[in-house]
Amino acid sequence: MMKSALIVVDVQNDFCEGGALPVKGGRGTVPVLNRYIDLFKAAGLPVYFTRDWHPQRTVHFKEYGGSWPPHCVQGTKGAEFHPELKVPPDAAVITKGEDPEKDSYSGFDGKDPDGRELARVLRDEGVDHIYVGGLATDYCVRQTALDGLKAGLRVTVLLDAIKGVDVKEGDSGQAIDEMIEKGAGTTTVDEVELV
Ligand code: VGL
Ligand code: ZN
Repeated sequence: MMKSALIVVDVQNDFCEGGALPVKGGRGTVPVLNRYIDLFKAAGLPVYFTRDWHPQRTVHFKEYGGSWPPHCVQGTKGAEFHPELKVPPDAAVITKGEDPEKDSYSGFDGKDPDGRELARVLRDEGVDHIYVGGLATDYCVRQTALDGLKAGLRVTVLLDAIKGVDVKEGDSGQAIDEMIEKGAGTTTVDEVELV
């Protein structure tokens, strides 16, 4: 039996207000994501939490040739999930960004604690439809959604539970357009119907 799953992307302190790479409105996604988490749990459907999890030295950071200030460094407070996000104690956490030679924006670059790649985890669980929310719209949400489509999954973007970095104004809007153009659907928490 095929089923849906929720993927909560990178809702970590460093991407919220006060963090090292704050996304404007990032924290505001938390209560909405909590409603989605409740809905999926109530329906008996799996929820996955990705986390950006970088070593101190990585080509992802400006200092070593990348684009970003240091953020989500392994084991730091900034890398922890936002304290108000309802992460169950037995949550399925997908860790990415550990390779010091790669950016790894996609949740599909991540692995669970047993070392299984996300695509494999979803296949093992019988998931054929992913609902993607979290941070940031123009980076990890975008890449996760696009990789989901490439993997042949149905993908629905949670329009009311994503926020973007917008290095350039309009980046997030463009990312949403691109995800839709490449086959993603969209929904909001008041209209979502889990099928
Ligand atoms: C992200 C920039 C750098 C993200 C991660 O989670 O979208 N963005 N690292
Ligand atoms: Zn990162």
